[in-house]
Amino acid sequence: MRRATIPLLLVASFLVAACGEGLAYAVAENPPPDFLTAPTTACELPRCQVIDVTMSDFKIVPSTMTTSASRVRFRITNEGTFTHSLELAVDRDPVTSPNIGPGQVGYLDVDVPPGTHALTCPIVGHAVRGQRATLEVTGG
Ligand SMILES: [Cu+2]
Repeated sequence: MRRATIPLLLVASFLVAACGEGLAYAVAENPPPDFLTAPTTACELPRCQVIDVTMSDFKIVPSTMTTSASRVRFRITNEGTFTHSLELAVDRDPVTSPNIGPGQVGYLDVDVPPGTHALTCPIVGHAVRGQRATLEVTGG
């Protein structure tokens, strides 16, 4: 009997650890939306390009975007049931939109250097479910 105790404890602690990871993955947070305002400045080609993005549970459409402009204005429509946000990492320096509630439209203006940049929803549990996209800046 005494020999069986340690292996049983090991199995039990492994199961607890496995369940803990499963619960962490299951959490998709749903924070309250921010107060949203539309931008008052112009965004026109060739310098600035408006890109329409639709966010849902848990996607960003389109998943790949391309621009030759040096500034982008994302016009983000949330068609999901969760709050979403759009984050663009430029040189590891993330720029993030407000939290956009279901049915709302939010904006993110950002200067973009040439290259390929990752877009994600920064709300916990969303990007791991596939809420990510890429922006390719050709630099005209
Ligand atoms: Cu999201």
